[in-house]
Amino acid sequence: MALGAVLLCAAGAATAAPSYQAGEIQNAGAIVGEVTYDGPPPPPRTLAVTKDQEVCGQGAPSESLVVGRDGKVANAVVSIVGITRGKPMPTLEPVLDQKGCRYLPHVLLAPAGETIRVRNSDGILHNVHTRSRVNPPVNIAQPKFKKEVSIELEEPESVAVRCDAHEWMSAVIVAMEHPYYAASDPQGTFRIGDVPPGEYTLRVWHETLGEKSEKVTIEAGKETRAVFELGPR
Ligand SMILES: [Cu+2]
Repeated sequence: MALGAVLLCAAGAATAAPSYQAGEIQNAGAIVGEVTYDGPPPPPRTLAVTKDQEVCGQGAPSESLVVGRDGKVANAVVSIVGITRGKPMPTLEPVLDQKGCRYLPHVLLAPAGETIRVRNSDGILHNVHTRSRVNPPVNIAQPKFKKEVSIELEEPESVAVRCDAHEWMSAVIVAMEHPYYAASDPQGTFRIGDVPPGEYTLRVWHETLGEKSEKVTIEAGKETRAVFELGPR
């Protein structure tokens, strides 16, 4: 109960976010599935590294679209739309690391309003520049001696992150007001657990492939399977 009250307060501070209430779940089910590419898998791309090569290397793998040879799509974010009750928010401390002039992970999931620690594991200057529309944009220089800065996305939003010093660096932070979301792994699979039985809209979102939705029914104690196919827009 106490947790629910805290979460309500947090959501109350945000204007547009619907409140989410954590509580006990009876007869939970789960959603498992995969995200696949509609068409022949595009070959991996390498981005030019134009400075700081001693730290950043000679080329950087493009991560804005990662499709395995078997056509499975990584880094797609699957979420239950508008769910207002269920399991507690995760207690994880989200970290976005800058290492070898890449962001790790490329897609970071974070609860809305949670502190996100942005680490600089490189001995060079980066800057953290968010291209947010709902939340106020952040632009913080992070010299090599500033090993960690923190940012917050108060409102739910998918936000692109860029480094103005290294134009090939890109990441996405997905902040949500509820815990029912997951990113597909390199095998294209995802799992969302502890879902109260009911009918929901399940949405998949990918930074370059766009989004799709479908209805799902969660039954007590069962795993519901969902397969999304995304193609070039
Ligand atoms: Cu950088």
